[in-house]
Amino acid sequence: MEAERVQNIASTFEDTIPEAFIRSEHEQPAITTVHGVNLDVPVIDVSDPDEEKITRLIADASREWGMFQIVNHGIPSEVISKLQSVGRAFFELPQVEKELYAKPPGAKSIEGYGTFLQKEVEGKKGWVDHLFHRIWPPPAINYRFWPKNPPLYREANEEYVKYLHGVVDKLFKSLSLDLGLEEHELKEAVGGDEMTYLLKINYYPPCPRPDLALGVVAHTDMCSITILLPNDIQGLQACRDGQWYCVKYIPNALVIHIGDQIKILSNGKYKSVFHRTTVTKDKTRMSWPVFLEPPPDLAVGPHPKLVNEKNPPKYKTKKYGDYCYCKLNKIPQ
Ligand SMILES: O=C(O)CCC(=O)C(=O)O
Ligand SMILES: [Fe+2]
Repeated sequence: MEAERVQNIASTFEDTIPEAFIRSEHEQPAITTVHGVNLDVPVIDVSDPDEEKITRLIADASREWGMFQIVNHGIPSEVISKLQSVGRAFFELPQVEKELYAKPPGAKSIEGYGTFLQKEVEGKKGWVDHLFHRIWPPPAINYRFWPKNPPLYREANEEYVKYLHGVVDKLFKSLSLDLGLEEHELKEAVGGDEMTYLLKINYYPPCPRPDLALGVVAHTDMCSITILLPNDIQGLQACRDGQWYCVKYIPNALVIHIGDQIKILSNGKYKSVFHRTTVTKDKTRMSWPVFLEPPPDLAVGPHPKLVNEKNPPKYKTKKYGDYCYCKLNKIPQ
């Protein structure tokens, strides 16, 4: 059991990595990254009193990139560093303690501590362990997957969620208005108050061959929007015109990814961003994405107000749970 955690593998290999982590040549970061150039993803100051301007910047970035960073978002830096320090403390616990939170074998829910998320082409593995648990709304929370140790874990996560609502609402509002919808309509379409906030902590241990391995492999997020908080180690990359570029780390910024459900709802007006992560030789990278997810039984498709005879739907309408099942098992949608 223990041997399959990347954190343990990392502590037993010094110069090499197991074959299963060596990506094929069309994926190896040393070969496929455009070196020395950071991607110019928009950085948006969301504290600007000119709300129309913020709306336009958010919508433009979502159409053009499917990705942007926000600064001055109102989440105090103490709240952020507390969330990061309890998350890190969890991953630094002895292995047996972490295993208490392991995703039970065969469980339907994604929640819990684990490794290797999806079936990968060619059976390759990502250099990363994770912990998933829902943080909102209260009826969706299963505290069984919230670490009891460190003792401040719960408090730190609850505080972070409290501040996250403002960011979530601002994003949905801007994305709705720019499509000509009422400000609440996109959020409603992904479940409104029943939309869940699923937190993932990614833990990327140091890797003896960061030139050959990847952390999380190339993907778009399945959810509606992802609000991602990284630690200060560079590692996020996004794809632009078929090439991979680093996305610059900005202290205290939040990285926003437009996910598949917003692309679908907007009938393709907004893009979902294709991204992946790299690892480093001697530093532990961590990240805290929060995926804003529709309830599994909710059907999501192009918004009825955005389709007509001239603009026919480009995507199927289907239940979010079925969408995820197909995507994770590589079944066509
Ligand atoms: O670690 C990161 O910066 C991104 C992680 C990610 O894309 C994911 O977990 O979906
Ligand atoms: Fe992602």
